[in-house]
Amino acid sequence: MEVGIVGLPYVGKTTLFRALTSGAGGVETGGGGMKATVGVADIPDPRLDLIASFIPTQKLIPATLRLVDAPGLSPSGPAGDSTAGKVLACVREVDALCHVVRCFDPGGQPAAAMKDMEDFETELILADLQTVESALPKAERNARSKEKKAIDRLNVLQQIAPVLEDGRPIRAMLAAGELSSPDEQAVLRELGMVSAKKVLYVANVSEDDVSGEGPHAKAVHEKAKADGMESVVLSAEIEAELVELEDADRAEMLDGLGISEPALPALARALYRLLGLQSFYTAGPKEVRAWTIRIGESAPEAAGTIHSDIQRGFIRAEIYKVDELAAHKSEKAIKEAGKMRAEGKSYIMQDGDVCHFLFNV
Ligand SMILES: Nc1nc2c(ncn2[C@@H]2O[C@H](COP(=O)(O)OP(=O)(O)OP(=O)(O)O)[C@@H](O)[C@H]2O)c(=O)[nH]1
Ligand SMILES: [Mg+2]
Repeated sequence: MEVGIVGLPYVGKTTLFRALTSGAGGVETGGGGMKATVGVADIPDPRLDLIASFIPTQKLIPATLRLVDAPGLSPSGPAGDSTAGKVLACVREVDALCHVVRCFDPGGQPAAAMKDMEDFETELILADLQTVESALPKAERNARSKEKKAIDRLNVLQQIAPVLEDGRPIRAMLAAGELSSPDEQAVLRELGMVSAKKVLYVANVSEDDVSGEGPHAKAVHEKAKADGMESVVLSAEIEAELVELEDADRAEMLDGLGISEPALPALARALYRLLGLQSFYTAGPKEVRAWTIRIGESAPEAAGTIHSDIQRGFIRAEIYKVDELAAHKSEKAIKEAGKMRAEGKSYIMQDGDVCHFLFNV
């Protein structure tokens, strides 16, 4: 899963990126002075530790979240000279946007969360509109070939152009069930439409509003709710300090500030909800590992996230729930209790399944 950290300038994107990746980022992408940094965060998962407490193993491998730290996006001037397309080029392929909204006041610059969110949305729409306008003439020419792909592309462009011109994001069309066919989805992906992406709003609050009771954090929460998106409240600056500390000191600092947990687990949970994702696990003496799949995926599809051979040669899966391991203490005891299930190709994966895949290629 890959997420783009986006927002207006100086809202705390890089501070958050560094805190989430523990400064482990580094690879720079993009050109033209528009540099983005890519980093990886391990997603904390207590179920991994729980499994490993019953199945001794050499290493724990958590699911990971790839993060792209995008440059700040300045709202276009009155001439409409939008640089949004250039700035957003680095997030055209991400699965979701993490939109950081400034709810802190660095001194003399009062927060204006609602206006900032509206301004940023406008930039997303302008960026897509530019792409659409430059793609349309060619799409019209190509569609004369009567080739299906060319016609699909033109159809999608013609549907989204008026919506964008009207100042609405493509996301709103998707939420209304439009453009839902696989072919239309493929075109949207090809076009890299940024306003089609789901958004996790991050209210970046100051130290004195860590629970998000202030009007700006509330506005962020309300906007996310109204759009059917997700939101989290955090202080990027505090998170950046937390990652520098040892576990005991971190717990003490969280306690002192009245924060229940660091931001990363909550942020990851919100992203899973937003994107309809869930986890399954593989466990053995070499490694205990978490895997991320979409809700609704079948056992062979889940196997395919591990290796295409396991999907291709799928015979069956032996599956039990993490909770059953906690209750019975070993896989042997789970089998003896008759709780180890043999599932075939049509089995739909459930959150927290622990799997052994049997395959033959
Ligand atoms: N008070 C306060 N200041 C913060 C917080 N987060 C970031 N800042 C400050 O805001 C300034 C900008 O932070 P960055 O993380 O560089 O912001 P950015 O969004 O990456 O900025 P650009 O990449 O230039 O758009 C820095 O001086 C940070 O120390 C916060 O939670 N509270
Ligand atoms: Mg930055």
